Amino acid sequence: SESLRDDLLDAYPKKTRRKREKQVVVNHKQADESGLVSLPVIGANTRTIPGVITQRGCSYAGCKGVILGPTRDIVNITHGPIGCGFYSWLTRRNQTLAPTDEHDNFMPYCFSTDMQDENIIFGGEKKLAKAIEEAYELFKPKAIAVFSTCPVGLIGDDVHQVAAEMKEKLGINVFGFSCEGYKGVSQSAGHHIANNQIFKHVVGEDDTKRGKWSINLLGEYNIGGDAFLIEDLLQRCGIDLVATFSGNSTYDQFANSHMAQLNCVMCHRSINYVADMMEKKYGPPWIKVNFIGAKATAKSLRKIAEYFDDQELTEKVEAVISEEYPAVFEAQKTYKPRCEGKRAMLFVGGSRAHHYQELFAELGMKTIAAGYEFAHRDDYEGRDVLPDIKVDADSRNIEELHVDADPDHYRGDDRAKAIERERAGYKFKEYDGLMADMPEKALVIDDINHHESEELIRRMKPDLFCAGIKEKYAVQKMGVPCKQLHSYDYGGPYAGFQGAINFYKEIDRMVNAKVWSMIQPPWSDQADQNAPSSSSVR
Ligand code: CFM
Ligand code: HCA
Repeated sequence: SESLRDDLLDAYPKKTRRKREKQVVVNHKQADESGLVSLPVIGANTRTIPGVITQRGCSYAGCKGVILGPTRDIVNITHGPIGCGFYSWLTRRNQTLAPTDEHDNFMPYCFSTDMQDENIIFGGEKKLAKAIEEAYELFKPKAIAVFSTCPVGLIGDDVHQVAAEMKEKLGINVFGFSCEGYKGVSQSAGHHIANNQIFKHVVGEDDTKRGKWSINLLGEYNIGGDAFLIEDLLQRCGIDLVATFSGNSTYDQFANSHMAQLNCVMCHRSINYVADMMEKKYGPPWIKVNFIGAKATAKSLRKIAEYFDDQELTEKVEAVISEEYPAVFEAQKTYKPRCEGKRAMLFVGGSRAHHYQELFAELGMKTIAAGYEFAHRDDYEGRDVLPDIKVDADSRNIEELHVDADPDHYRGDDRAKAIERERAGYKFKEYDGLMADMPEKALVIDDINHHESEELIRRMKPDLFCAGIKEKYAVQKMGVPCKQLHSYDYGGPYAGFQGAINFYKEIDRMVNAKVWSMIQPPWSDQADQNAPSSSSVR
């Protein structure tokens, strides 16, 4: 893997190479005398090099598309040229299910101010105010959110001022997001901007008390219906799910979310700081969970039950796991022998490149290279590195909310329970990151670009490459199947037990399809560049 790494980097001019060297690392784990294992340091959350073809998206995508996109009853208005609104219109496959047709669901709509040249020259605030008013007249929503695109920041429209005026005028919650595409180095900045505003403007509005065993699920976005399966499992266990941030969610769920007793973080990257803020302000502790993979799902359910430490809940959780597992074993018996030993590469987002390794392991498949588009060092190396992360100018650009205990709402009993559980050995806020779970010497690459992925595929010829829509067809033209781990290629759900079974079937179909061996056109030399060279395989 060292020589492969060199090959990836050799194509670059010196300065570019120096930067990429930090982000392309061989997962060499070193144990010291006491047996403590240290992981290599990886460069992450820094600017993409201009000119490379990155997988990344922008802050607006992270804010409007990722975090607020899945909430069904907030009217989300994109203030900007129509392309930004159009591209983020239902492309992410975040599903929702309103209880009845009477309930609001604005997700099928695309709201935009459709800025024109004259708005760029003379300002777009008036057009925005009009759009908010028009949306209110038509839909009478509970809340309206406004998302800034690049030109809005460049010309200096004050979306927050317009939002405040319209809130006053219409009497509903109207709030804005300064999530101009260029605001940060990736989607990750947009997550933070979105979460801060939801925390400031919505969380804490409704103090309705919740039943026992109440939780929030943070960082689950219901792609392909994943959250539906998780909701079903939790419900069967008797766990009261107050809010999901933000898959299949509503405004009222966010407003009441501070009343949950425990926060469960699924996608660490997009939301871990909200869990911290809730703990500081309201008291409930948080744990990391993962519902991708049957084993991980069982472990997560058990971890929740263990927190509440109640025999009745433990029994319910065990009953649900026993109901679900026979079908999982059955499916593993069918699909594992067909997939065992095959090699996958995963380059996605900020959490799935880690979570999905669980599912591949259940199929006996190896992850030989992986990385995130925009995760931070803690997502790779674990939360222990948090104190060592240098805050650069780009990160400082994103507001860090200062949060104190709320004198009227802080729940000391939740805090006391957390302390008692911790004394009994229960671990909170624990996340060891992607590298700890990856094989020794595997390549870990942050913000991979087209050149690097092409070289990796050419040299290692994996059996499966996982990425997004921009990568998919370039990869497949090289004779390697590409599974989209963002949209699931119209498939899914893949979470929980039934989701795992869906995934096994799908991966079997892809890695065992004959078509990939027929990709060589008859006129080309058999020993062409797409064939794996003997030295690079494995
Ligand atoms: Fe979290 Fe996500 Fe992801 Fe993400 Fe995303 Fe996504 Fe993703 Mo696409 S919040 S980091 S910004 S798990 S949209 S649902 S699939 S890149 S790995
Ligand atoms: C985003 C959304 C995205 C893109 C997926 C892709 C998603 O980052 O703006 O590149 O295929 O999951 O829809 O990550």
